[in-house]
Amino acid sequence: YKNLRGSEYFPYPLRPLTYVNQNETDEERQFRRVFQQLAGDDMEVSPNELMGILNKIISKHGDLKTDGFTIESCRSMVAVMDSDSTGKLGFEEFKYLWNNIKRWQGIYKNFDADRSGVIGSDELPGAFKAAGFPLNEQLFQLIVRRYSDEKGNMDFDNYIGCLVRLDAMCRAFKTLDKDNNGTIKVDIQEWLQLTMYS
Ligand SMILES: *[C@@H]1O[C@H](CO)[C@@H](O)[C@H](O)[C@H]1NC(C)=O
Ligand SMILES: [Ca+2]
Ligand SMILES: [Ca+2]
Repeated sequence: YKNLRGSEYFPYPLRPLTYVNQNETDEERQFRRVFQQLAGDDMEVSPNELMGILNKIISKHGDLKTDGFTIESCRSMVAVMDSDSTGKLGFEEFKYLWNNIKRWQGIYKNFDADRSGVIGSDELPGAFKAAGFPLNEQLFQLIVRRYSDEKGNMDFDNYIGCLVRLDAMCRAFKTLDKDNNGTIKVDIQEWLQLTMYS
């Protein structure tokens, strides 16, 4: 069967880690150094390493309410981002995730209108629309049920976990929807491959 998590899912060309672009900007070069430090000798970011860096960063942002990224949510994020099925995030996989997290963090701050540190259910549709996901009412209710607390508030780690998954599932759908007519056909094998490693 075809690999549902193949590189075709990703809007960037996969290239070997050793390949260094001659025209790399200072920012890219700096990011590559940060990645190498994070990733360690195996040159890939494991769920544990991802949890460490995310929790270190949020500890410096008092305006983001969170009870911390759990190992379970980091395993899930690595799984949905792991296009080449190594079990960890390589440079390009990590870069894509990192850029999204940075962008979504800005949106979180902008749409936390009452500065409560969390995204309330009234703030959620605006935030998700700004992130590129204008969902319907039914889906927002479902997302609040799954990712928010009893009061309907979503904290930062749940927000990131939710968007990483939403983004990955939308990309998976688009890849399978080859003629772009809004429907896909999957067999049980493909369905389980997609849903069980997530
Ligand atoms: C979309 O295309 C597929 C095959 O390419 C077809 O089986 C399906 O019925 C189409 N769906 C719609 C809603 O047009
Ligand atoms: Ca990988
Ligand atoms: Ca808020």
